[in-house]
Amino acid sequence: METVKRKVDFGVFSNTTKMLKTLCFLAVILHVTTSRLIFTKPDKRVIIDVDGGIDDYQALTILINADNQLMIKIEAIICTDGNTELKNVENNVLRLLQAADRTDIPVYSGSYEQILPHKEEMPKWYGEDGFADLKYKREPNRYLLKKELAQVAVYNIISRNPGKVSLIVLGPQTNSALGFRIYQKYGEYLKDMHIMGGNFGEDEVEFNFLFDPEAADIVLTTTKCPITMFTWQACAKANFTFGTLFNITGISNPVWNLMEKAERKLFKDNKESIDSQWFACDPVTAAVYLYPEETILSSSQHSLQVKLSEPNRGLTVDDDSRTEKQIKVIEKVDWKFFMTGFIESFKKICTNRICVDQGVIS
Ligand SMILES: [Ca+2]
Repeated sequence: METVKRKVDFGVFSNTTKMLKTLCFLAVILHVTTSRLIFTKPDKRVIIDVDGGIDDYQALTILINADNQLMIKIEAIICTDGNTELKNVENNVLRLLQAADRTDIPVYSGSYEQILPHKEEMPKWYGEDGFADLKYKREPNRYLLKKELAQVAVYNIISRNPGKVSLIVLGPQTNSALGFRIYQKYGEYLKDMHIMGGNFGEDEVEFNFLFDPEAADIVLTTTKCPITMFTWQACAKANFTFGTLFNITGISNPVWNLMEKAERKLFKDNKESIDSQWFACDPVTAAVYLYPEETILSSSQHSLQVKLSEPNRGLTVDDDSRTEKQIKVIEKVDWKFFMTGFIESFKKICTNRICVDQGVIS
């Protein structure tokens, strides 16, 4: 009996200790969770629309790193035809997510072609596949691609969170234009849009708007939410060269290594000079979204439309029929601030992550 009682007492003591330990553990978890919620819950939620070029990859790296740091939450990545055909765009995105150990971010397939077919073939700035036509040991896991169509997925996210989610568009505007035409409140539910594209006040037409002028016009003339536009002429003011990129040292992880291999192969294939200009339009757009006050040095407000007839089809022009000027056109950015963030993002993206080498053969 004595033994049994002791055992029972010990058991009671043990259970009490366990209970106290459990309560302490729960309190710590609750404290940590609440602290994260109070201090670090991302208040910036975003959907990113990409067309699969090396510069889209660089922009996504900046944004994924910001998500890793709990600065933002990437709700979805959607894909569109643009730099390359849709399947290659999806592969390029999936490959990056695998390299960055972020296959939890949902990827959706969008438009496979622009609204009106082109009469002439569009330039392939980043090779046939948008990523310098590198050869790999294995293909990305396409089972990661969600079955839902991009516009349906975007609408589901923004209609449940009206005014809370931003949309960054780094390719042609086809996905957005179709979304606006399918769902009446698509543009109203968005918090804001950040667009890389357009050329305002000059006669050189920018690629994303040239690729699908009708879509760009639908977006600029019907969107109700504020738009920030990083145009070609603002992007072309940078004095970055391939030398600037290749002189970055001290980074070695699967995300950086893959991007660097692609840039070096493209440099060789296109017979570029080390002093040729290196364009960073998409990654700057990502930086502008994350740090508008630090990045934007000057801008002006406009209402805009897109020229749909020749000459200069796809050119961005003033829309005098409207009085509201909800489009912020960026004129000048802080390149040094951007480049510091660009390098930091590639340095940190694999911190506390199991990044995966993508097996480039050549
Ligand atoms: Ca792009």
